[in-house]
Amino acid sequence: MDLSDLLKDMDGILIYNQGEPVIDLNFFYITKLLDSGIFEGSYLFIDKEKSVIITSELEETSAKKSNLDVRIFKKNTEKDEILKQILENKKKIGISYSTFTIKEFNNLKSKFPEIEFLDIDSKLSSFRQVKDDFEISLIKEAARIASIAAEEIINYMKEGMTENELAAYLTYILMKNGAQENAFTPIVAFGENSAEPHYFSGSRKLKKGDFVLLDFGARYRKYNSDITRTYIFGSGNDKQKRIYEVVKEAQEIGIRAIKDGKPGKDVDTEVRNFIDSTEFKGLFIHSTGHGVGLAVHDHPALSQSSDLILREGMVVTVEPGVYLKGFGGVRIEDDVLVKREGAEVLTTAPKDLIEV
Ligand SMILES: [Mn+2]
Repeated sequence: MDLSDLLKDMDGILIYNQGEPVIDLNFFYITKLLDSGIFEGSYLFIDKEKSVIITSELEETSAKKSNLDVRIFKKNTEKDEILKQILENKKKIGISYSTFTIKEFNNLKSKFPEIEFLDIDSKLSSFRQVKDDFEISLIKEAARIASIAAEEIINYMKEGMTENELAAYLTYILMKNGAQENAFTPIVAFGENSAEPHYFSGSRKLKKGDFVLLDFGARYRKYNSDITRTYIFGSGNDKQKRIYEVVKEAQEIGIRAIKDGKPGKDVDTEVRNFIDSTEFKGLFIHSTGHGVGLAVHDHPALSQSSDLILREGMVVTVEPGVYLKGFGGVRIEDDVLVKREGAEVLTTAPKDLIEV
């Protein structure tokens, strides 16, 4: 990442992390504060001379673990005073429009009417698309933990258990193996529920012959993985096995299509054309994949509406699926690292059909 280019056109950058539910991941991306601190209501200011974290005394211990200057406030009036000192005589300040709420933006505008606030959101997100070696090592660890869980969870499946119960075991296995937390609320879908890609797990009980679709991830030092495996509990019928075979082949086509310089849209087209050439035409109802990083959905990647060109160092998911309403669905998802020639699969859990 090189912020100096950005700083040529403005007098500084102001990142605001409001806290749940409006997190600015750029705050953590730049400060590298990945292990502790929530940094609710905290600012990060960067100009050519300095980088300063402005945070409350609740976060003081964590903030000082960064190598940046730290200014601590006890009350909001003190926070305003620090901001005033820092932004004095500035004319153009870059902020991320996608994480400033209108309320906070108006507040800033009213305190500093003379400053022009420019949107740097797309520039920051393009910095974040290509991961450096340090970030890749964290995503690899998150992927390794998720892969362990995808295999180990099979030992916990029992007839009559609910989706939520299996989701709890998934969380347990992830955290036991080093995850900070779930990357997102795990999707555990039994039987016909697996036909809904964004299903929310509930009290459906596991029966013999059910698909068991598990879509989950590990968060490790704030970086995420995202994996999906679909198993059959008991023995599957021919239709289930055929859907699985098609999705597995589609996913292999997607992984093989990835390399530096390739438009993400073309990867989606190749995967979609294959599925549409089978009896499941039109039943792949979402895009092939997205970027993964500090956010689970870090940036658009493999989809018809994306103009992204894949670059070495990006990490994207490849996750085709086929969904038959009332019957069930299969999705297989891996995280892959884009390389000069090809892709490295980071989530290594087996993909041959497993009948539990
Ligand atoms: Mn995904």
